[in-house]
Amino acid sequence: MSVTILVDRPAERVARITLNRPEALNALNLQAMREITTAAAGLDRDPDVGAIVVTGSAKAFAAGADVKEMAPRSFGDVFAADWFAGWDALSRVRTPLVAGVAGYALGGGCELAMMCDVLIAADTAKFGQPEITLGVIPGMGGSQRLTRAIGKAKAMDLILTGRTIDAAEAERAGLVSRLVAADALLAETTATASKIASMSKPAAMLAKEAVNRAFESSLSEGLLFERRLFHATFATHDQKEGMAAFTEKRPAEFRHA
Ligand code: CO8
Repeated sequence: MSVTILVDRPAERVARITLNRPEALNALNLQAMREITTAAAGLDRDPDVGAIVVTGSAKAFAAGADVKEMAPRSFGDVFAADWFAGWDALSRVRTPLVAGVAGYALGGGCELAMMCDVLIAADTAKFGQPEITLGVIPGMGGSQRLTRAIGKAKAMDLILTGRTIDAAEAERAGLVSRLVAADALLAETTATASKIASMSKPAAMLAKEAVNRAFESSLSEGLLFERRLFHATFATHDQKEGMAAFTEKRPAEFRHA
């Protein structure tokens, strides 16, 4: 039974993980890390789930890692426990992840949003990596994912000053996939996840893997990887169905296989 999250199914083939620690603005403590990664891994194994939404509340997606939990720890504690390594499990989720961000997405909250594949932000969203104001640095991937997302100049600005940017600036910088009115966030996030989940699941998983490979390899290696995955789609039923449906001018009926 989860304490820090709610899990539901807002639409066909769509699962949703809602961060639920309102008393701490969804600060990510170790229990939240375990519950989020365990839930996501379970949903990833479910053939009836084609996309997973990760969202918070209207006030906060997540206001960071839990500062109160971290404050008393020593170097020995965080090093021995490899603090935050557990989040790597979320990066191993192969089902597309859609973040719906309203309010604060700071520190670990911004980093959690960046672990997702599509990031939809409400116009109330605020992003930042304020760790430096606490005498630490990002520890859940911020220095790497933010730099890749928005470039060195802007990532240095945010990480060295700890300043917060609003949703419009985040969108201009390329951190955000789409910007929507706050009252449309949940509907837009669910609709986007539904759209993704309606596609062939193997194709969506391969597409996610191919895009992510762009961060891990040279262009020539990435292009070869993409081409081989493209070839592999021809082993699926859904490739036959998708192309037949196009030719016959009818909607495709994917079997997700
Ligand atoms: N951790 C723990 N509790 C938090 C956090 C947090 N990150 N953020 C908010 N809370 C708590 C507050 O303490 C408060 O609790 P209480 O009512 O018991 O005092 C409650 O949530 C509500 O917060 P506020 O009263 O502060 O709400 P405001 O609307 O006044 O302010 C802010 C909202 C601006 C978001 C403010 O709460 C804030 O600045 N929060 C901290 C933001 C932050 O610094 N986040 C980064 C954390 S560090 C991190 O994420 C990665 C660290 C990596 C280190 C690597 C180590 C290995």
